[in-house]
Amino acid sequence: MAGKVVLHGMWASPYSRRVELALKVKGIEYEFVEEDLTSKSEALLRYNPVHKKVPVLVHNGKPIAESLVIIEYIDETWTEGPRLLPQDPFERAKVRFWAGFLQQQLFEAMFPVIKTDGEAQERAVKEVHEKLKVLEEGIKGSYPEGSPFVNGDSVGLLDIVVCSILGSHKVQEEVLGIKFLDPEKYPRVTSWVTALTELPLVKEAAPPHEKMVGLLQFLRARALKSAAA
Ligand SMILES: N[C@@H](CCC(=O)N[C@@H](CS)C(=O)NCC(=O)O)C(=O)O
Repeated sequence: MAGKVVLHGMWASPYSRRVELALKVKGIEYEFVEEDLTSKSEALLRYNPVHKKVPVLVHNGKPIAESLVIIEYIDETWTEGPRLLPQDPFERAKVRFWAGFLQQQLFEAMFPVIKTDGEAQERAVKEVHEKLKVLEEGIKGSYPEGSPFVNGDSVGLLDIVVCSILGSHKVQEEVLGIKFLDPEKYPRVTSWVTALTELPLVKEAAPPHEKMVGLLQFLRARALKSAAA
């Protein structure tokens, strides 16, 4: 399936990056439109009037919003090349379940760690560890042979989502001084994420480390300042 593919995104957005990675895994040519989220383009507001957020994929003029919806659209539209979701309905359900957990539970728990300090941050860190514990056990139960990636033969939706959430753990470690990916505590999750982040395709798709450090420092300083005001 050819056609014109345009992605409205923002270089550091984990949601936008996960769509980029999906396009790269599939080998789909696309044009990237960098959006300034402080001054959204008329096109972005027209394509995503409900949420007014990136990413939006525009395929032959048709807009699709919401990163997970976009990735499923990509997989169903470009059926040639590696599949991002398994064919078997039960396996597919497992992928959707854990992608939902990563997104709604783990990712949501990580924001307060960035925006707080002191006791509030300690509570937030504890919450992230609770979620990582659930993920470690869940992956062990759902994929007893290893991690989802180790079991499969190519990067899929669940790998893409975990990359977008834990792939920049070294940036978080540097800025926050907090280590979440501990191989002693979470051996499966750690080896899964490490194997993925070492793939050339994933490395190439990742934004520069220093630029990400600078952005996280800025976001943290801004959040702490507004909390203190
Ligand atoms: N649920 C959405 C979340 C997208 C999202 O939160 N995008 C952020 C950038 S990381 C955004 O566009 N924010 C602009 C705003 O909130 O005004 C998805 O999965 O695509």
